[in-house]
Amino acid sequence: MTAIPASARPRWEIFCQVVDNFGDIGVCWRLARDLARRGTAGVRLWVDDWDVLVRICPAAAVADPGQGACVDGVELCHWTTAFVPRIPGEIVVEAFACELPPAQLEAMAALRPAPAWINLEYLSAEDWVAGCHGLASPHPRLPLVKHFFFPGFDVATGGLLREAELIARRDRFLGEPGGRGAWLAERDVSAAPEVLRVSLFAYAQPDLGGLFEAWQRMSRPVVVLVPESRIVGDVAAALGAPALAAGARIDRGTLSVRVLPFTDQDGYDALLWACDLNFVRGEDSFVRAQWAARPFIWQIYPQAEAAHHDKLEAFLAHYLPGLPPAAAAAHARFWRAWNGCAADTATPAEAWPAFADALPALAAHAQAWCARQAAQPDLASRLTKFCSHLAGGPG
Ligand code: TRH
Repeated sequence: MTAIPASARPRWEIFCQVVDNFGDIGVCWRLARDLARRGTAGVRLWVDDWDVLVRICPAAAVADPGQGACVDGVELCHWTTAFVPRIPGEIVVEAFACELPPAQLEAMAALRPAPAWINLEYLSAEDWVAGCHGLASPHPRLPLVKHFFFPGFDVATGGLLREAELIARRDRFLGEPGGRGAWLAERDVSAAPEVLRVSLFAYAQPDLGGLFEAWQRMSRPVVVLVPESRIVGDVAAALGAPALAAGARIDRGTLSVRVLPFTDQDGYDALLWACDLNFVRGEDSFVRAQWAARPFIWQIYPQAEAAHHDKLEAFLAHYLPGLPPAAAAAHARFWRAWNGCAADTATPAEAWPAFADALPALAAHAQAWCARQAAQPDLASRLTKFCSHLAGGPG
């Protein structure tokens, strides 16, 4: 961590409000670091919840939130109710419709040319996204125009966050002696091919007990690595154990469950790369699992009236083509069971055996999907290009 540089006008200024969990800050912190690494002249990130930021970005822990911090080339600022704007960025990103403070909007409107103003939206594979990506919305009073930028899975959208060196970094981890093998050895996890290594990051999951029993009946050892998070309580209940903390290990026959400390984002990537199967949730870990190119199971962020189930189906419609029919059916059935979709009344435990049989086909498919997605321009590149077309703003 270094001291904040004199507050010159940054190229990028990102505003993030932590609604729930880590996802919003997870995405914004990743985007900010990605932009800063690309040598962009100045990235400022405003965050309203410093404690949540510190979980994702431990280097910010030693900073006084009132003073902010500079970590990985990103100027971190605490967004409080007493917000006082600095010189606005050339591009101002409000993440997930977080509503900029009025003083910020006034400061933006006073600049000539006005900053490009972007609302970065949530990721969705639904068809309507392509039609809304890039739409403009003039401010009712000020000479400012907001543009909607939607992440997505095809060329008609804003793409996915993928740092320039990510795939090479992953491949080095998988190939080099100090990489995956060392990572597993440090955690006393076997690297033997017959072991199924599973990472488990999820919201509440009442049916975990049945799945753990299914894993105990497997003909191969299963090691489940659970980063400290909300699901740990359900893990403890499913195993009939008292509260579990990082470092805990419970062995039941061929099943071994270990609780790991919550790490920074790079550490979390290493966990995904080290495992053969990843349970992920929300938005950012969902994308990271795709870059890990391993079979994965997504628990989608729950929304009112089960709106998230449509989102889940939309992703499945993109993801399943190319799989052998039995593997596609097993994949969809397990994902629906994990998300409590009414379309499939199976429990995760009931859906597991067919999913386990499909793992070899799912592994090959995950690699092909990752390669196809990685061949497309990433989100930061698309956002940069989009904003360069807006250059000059509405004046
Ligand atoms: O925390 P989430 O559930 O986030 C969600 C979604 O983003 C959702 O769209 C949003 O509306 C909601 O929050 C409010 O899951 P997500 O998106 O995977 O974010 C978790 C972040 O935590 C991600 O950046 C990875 C990071 N992480 C670590 O850095 N270290 C860890 O050890 C673990 C387990 C995760």
